[in-house]
Amino acid sequence: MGTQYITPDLQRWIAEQLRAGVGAAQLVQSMVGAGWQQKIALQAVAQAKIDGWFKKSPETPANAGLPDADIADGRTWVQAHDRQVPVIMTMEHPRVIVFGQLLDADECQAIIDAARPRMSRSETVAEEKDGSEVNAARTSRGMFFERGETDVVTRLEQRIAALVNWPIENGEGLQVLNYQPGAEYQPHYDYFDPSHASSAAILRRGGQRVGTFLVYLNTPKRGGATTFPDVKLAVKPVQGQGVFFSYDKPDPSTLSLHGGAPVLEGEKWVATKWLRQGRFV
Ligand code: PD2
Ligand code: ZN
Repeated sequence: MGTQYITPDLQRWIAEQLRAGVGAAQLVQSMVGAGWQQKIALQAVAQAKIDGWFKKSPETPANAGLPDADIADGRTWVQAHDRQVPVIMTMEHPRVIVFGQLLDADECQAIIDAARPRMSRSETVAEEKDGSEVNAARTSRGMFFERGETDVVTRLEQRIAALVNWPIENGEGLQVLNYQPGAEYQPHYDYFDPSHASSAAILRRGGQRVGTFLVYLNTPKRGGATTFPDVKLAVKPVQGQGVFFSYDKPDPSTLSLHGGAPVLEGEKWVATKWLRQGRFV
């Protein structure tokens, strides 16, 4: 094996992983897995810590306030914690990125198996009173995991955090939804409307939602796409793939209106990770 050098790109990547909550030991392990000599990996991670990885770097781009992937250089693969995942499609406005291979089939099945016994009719945030309510626009069944509740949930959370450079602590617990034929989620915004009575209490738990990451746990036979009606985009649900989108303010101008089209044949399982501005408690 020849001499390996710690390039500025690698330094930046390590800093991002650490900021996203990936542990130093785990980081060294995944670098070794990717072909780095252990001595070099240890040195690079130690140096990143000395450099003060917890502070925002001076070259942080203007949109650093939003989760996003480092794909401005046109790369087709992104490091997602312990694996590289392909970038399948991107859109600037609304900001949408479709990723492949976020989970393998066994990991999808493990999440479905853990969620299945805990599913109940999905609720949405109540508009005028505190709490949530059953809504005819949302005919799926759902449940929430605690953050880090199982090994696979933790892995998915680490991958998402690394992919879009957003701390694990800013993510809500993973939601799992199941749609039977005919079930849908009519178009809506995921941010909280600040004018709603219920929003004040919700916003105290970590601020606004600024991004959504949906990961498809199976492939329905027909239907079930995630749609973005403002830009006439439909993302097909394919097992292991995921769609990320962000919104910089709680406003329709973000074009982040989206829905789950009716499932026409087979069923649909999907996991949702909502990303808050701050630490979600
Ligand atoms: O299941 C979907 O495709 C979907 C669509 C819109 C999920 C959500 N929203 C959500 O969980 O917010
Ligand atoms: Zn949604």
